[in-house]
Amino acid sequence: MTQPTSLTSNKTLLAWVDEMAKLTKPDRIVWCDGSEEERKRFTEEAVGAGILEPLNPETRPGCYFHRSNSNDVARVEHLTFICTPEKEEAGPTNNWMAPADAYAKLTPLFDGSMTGRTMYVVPYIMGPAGSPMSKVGVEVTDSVYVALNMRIMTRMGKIALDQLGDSNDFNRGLHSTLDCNPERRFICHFPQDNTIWSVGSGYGGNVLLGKKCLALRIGSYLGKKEGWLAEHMLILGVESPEGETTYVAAAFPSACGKTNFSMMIPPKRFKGWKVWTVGDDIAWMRVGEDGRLWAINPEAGYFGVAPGTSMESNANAMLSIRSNTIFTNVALTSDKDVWWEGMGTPAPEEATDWQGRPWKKGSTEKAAHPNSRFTAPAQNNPALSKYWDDPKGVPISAIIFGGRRATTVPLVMQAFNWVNGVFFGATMGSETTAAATGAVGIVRRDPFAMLPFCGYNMSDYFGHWLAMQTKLANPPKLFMVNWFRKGKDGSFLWPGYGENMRVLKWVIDRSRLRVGGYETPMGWVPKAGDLDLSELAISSETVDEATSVNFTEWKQELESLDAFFDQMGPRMPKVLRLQRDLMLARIELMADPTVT
Ligand code: GTP
Ligand code: SPV
Ligand code: MN
Repeated sequence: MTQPTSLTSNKTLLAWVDEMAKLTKPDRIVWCDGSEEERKRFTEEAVGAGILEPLNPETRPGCYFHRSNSNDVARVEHLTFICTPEKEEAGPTNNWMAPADAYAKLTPLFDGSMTGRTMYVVPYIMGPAGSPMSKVGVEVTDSVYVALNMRIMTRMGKIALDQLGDSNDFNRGLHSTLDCNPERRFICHFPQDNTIWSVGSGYGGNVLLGKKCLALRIGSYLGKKEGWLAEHMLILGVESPEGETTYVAAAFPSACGKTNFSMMIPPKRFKGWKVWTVGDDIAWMRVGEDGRLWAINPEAGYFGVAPGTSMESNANAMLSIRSNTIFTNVALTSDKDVWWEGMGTPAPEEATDWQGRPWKKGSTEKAAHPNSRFTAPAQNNPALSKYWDDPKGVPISAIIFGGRRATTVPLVMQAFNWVNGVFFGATMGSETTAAATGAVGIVRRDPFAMLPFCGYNMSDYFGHWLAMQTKLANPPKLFMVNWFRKGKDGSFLWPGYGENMRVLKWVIDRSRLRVGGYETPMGWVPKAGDLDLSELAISSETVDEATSVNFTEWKQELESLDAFFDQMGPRMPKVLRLQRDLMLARIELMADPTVT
């Protein structure tokens, strides 16, 4: 059944593809080589089938538009499963199915699912080619949209087969779109088999299997086993006017600002400073021989949130999506350009909305879906770090945890030590966003921004983070930030975006032990004068409100963690509860200095 391919003679791979073809029964099998000729051919096929629509070649050369099924526009956490032999291995935060049950449930769905269709065999590398930190995956899919997106998001094709050689060490990914019926939609991970089966969806995070499924869920499992970290983190480099570059990683939950932060343009006040993007969503980090933590970005492109992206908020993203980009679920204008809310250009009088319906300026309905996305090659980014593809990665000096919190969490705070920082990460709260289906704006605990992405027991994941300290002679400093605190009128207190450079500067200076701080019961915050606020267009009262640490709010926050800790179960490291108790005791001490 398998069409002969000259691309590989890897027997394990050929046998597995055969097996998948026997199950799904495609009419044709196409092995992807990743060439430009192949991109053209796939694109023509997709355009012919109405899956992609070409955009205006003058304004958006090489760009295409795609509309997914309107019931299929975000990740589906309730349909995502970790399938380990023991339920306890998946832990208290994941949906679990026994591997045999999951295979038995999904096999009939895949049986003949590709009949009348083409099976694309998509070999890919997560990470720079030749890097000891990289991993190879092969995704077989019946979606040409997936093949074209994987081509942008990963090092795809011959390059991956060459890296794999005859090895059997590759992730086995199987994807079939079916009819996008949510009743028949499952995203199942089999960490012990290095296997992912995804069925019934055509949306990004559910089907671009290298991304959340391999690089985070399977990746985190491998990281625990092999002693490294797979994280939902951006990686950036900050270059000072003197030419000193400091690398920072930051974990913010989905749709909470990673892409923006990683491409940030410093404000005028920071003349001569430059932020370079290494990655915008995922970091794989290992301990180097020098005892520092070294990070690579396993991806090769950006699958970014479109709404809110403008020349003002993120010029580098806007410049990244001028060419060779696929847009999904945005609005389409009559001159075949794209538009979304917060794009910074006036709304068109008329457009076609994300569901393909006529849309008029002033409509109460959104033209673009709040989770509409662009897929753009990293090479398009003017701020791309020259080390983004370096097999060694970059050395990380600081790690930042941040959520979307209207109250309590100050603009920035530094942990006293590693355990304190792991506590910051573990107890992160954030309001839910449109990146996953379900209610938006509800505060939930999203430990390390990994709640939807940790491929094993979250308590063991905390333990893994704690244990990393013993391997790091030169650990990064750990911080917490919040760009989303609101004032009484409900508007954001901090202007965010490029102005976040002011916070980043403090973070870097703290990491390099050259700026002051003030000790609160929870961590270090900038002293008056430590944050550079000159030429900032907001009042000092507003800055005070954004940076303040309110003991009453924090007492509530810390007390509310009981429920979370109870949910984490008996495997949760005790030191995290002690950390919480210590903070509460310190608050009491500060509120009543007579307590002993
Ligand atoms: P995923 O790709 O889902 O993992 O998201 P992300 O973390 O990369 O989020 P992204 O940078 O795409 O930002 C999501 C939303 O947050 C967009 O609507 C942004 O406009 C908004 N946002 C980003 N940074 C800031 C900020 O500093 N302040 C405020 N108020 N909003 C921000
Ligand atoms: C996220 O939701 O965190 C994303 C988009 O980065 S997706 O690839 O759909 O998961
Ligand atoms: Mn993400």
